[in-house]
Amino acid sequence: MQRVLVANRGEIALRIIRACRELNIETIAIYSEADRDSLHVKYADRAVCVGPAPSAQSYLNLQNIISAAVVHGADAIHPGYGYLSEQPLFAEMCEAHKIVFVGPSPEQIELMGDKSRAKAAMAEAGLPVIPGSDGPVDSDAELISIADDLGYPVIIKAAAGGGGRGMRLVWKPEDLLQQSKIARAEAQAAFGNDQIYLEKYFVNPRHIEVQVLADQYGSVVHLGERECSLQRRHQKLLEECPSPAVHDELRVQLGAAAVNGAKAVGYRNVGTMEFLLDADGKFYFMEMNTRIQVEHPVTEMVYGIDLVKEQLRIAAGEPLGYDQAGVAAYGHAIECRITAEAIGKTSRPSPGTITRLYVPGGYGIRWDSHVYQGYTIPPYYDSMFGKLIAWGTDREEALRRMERALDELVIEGIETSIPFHRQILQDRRFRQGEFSTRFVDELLSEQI
Ligand code: MV4
Repeated sequence: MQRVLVANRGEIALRIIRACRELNIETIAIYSEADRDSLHVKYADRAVCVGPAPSAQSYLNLQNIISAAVVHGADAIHPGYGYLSEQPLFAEMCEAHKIVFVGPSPEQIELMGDKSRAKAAMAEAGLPVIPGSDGPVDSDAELISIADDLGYPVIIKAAAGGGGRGMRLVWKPEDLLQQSKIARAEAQAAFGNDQIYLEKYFVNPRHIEVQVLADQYGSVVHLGERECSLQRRHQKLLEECPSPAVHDELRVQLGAAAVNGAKAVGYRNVGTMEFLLDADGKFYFMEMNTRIQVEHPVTEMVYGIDLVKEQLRIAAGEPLGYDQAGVAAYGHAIECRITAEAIGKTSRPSPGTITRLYVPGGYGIRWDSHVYQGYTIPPYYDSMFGKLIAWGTDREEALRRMERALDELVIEGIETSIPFHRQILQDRRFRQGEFSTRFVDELLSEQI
């Protein structure tokens, strides 16, 4: 692999370019007209403008991106996260142009993109899955009978959804059919697919995900779990590795489940198995993500493995070269997603010019970002513009180090999530590791 086109923007584009540099791979950045000044454009060997500011015309423009790759002689495309990373059609187009897609096969993306089929495949592989319908639900009669069997509350999810998009909670039987109609209409509008499936709703679970790595020869290892319960409107705010709720024996079980699931579908690439963990320590498969994730650095810090380099090696056809006994965790890492918004009871986006920026450093600190002092954050994209990651020999040291780094981090000119991150870190329940997916909303509702 000699030349990689990075089909993404912002911090993840920069992250991929850095990995390529270390592997002596040339890089081609793509950018929209609103992103000319981003560091990912400056750090790449070449850069191609693929369209105007709106993502639909630039970062989602399959034709322009494939053309840029062909014209510039890229032998691979790394899609990052979001955008084209989980579009089977894009992976297929890469194949058709003899360009390596840094990810799994189009068939695997398609299978895991249908959340209902993915659950069935994982149940078949012997994983515990969230109790619910076996596959999509077609009729009202079926819906009513399955919901009655599960017991309320239930949750309706879009088969083509994922990541919290297209979900409807139903607390009582009277609301079921009305909610299912809304869910179908929303799914049709958002994904062009109105298939829905039903699950038992877990009221305050933890959201745990397991990192897997799989080569094309059938070797699969897991790199433990990440704690992802701290979310707001299904956007994660802070993640950690390991989870304070997962003990060694549970980790072995979670890891074995994730590895078995990946093996059962002949998976290749890095991947993430999402689980819900209930108060009794029982876990249930929810969905699988077939991309590198935003929060991958916490796993990298604890396991000492560069996941983006591994993706590139795997895509180039190299074998993993190590087994489960060859990976080991050391210490604890946490990530704060720094966004351009004021977070409170009423949150508001805050794009604009960063008039002052001091980034933290020192032992155990990592800052992944495409911004610099004087840079203007455009209003068109996701509000996350940086990730601050802190590692420590144990959770307490990682938390203290994160607080120290947040103190050092100075950002002026825009509002950011930093005050809210500090508040989370100061919370007694968070410090004790006692929290669930409800925590962030509770913290916000306690605010004056
Ligand atoms: C659930 C759930 C409880 N029960 N499904 C959210 C993200 C997407 N991957 C699925 N998600 C959830 N699915 C069942 N059957 C809880 C979540 C969930 C969540 C829900 C509300 C508020 C915050 C949440 C954070 C993580 C997961």
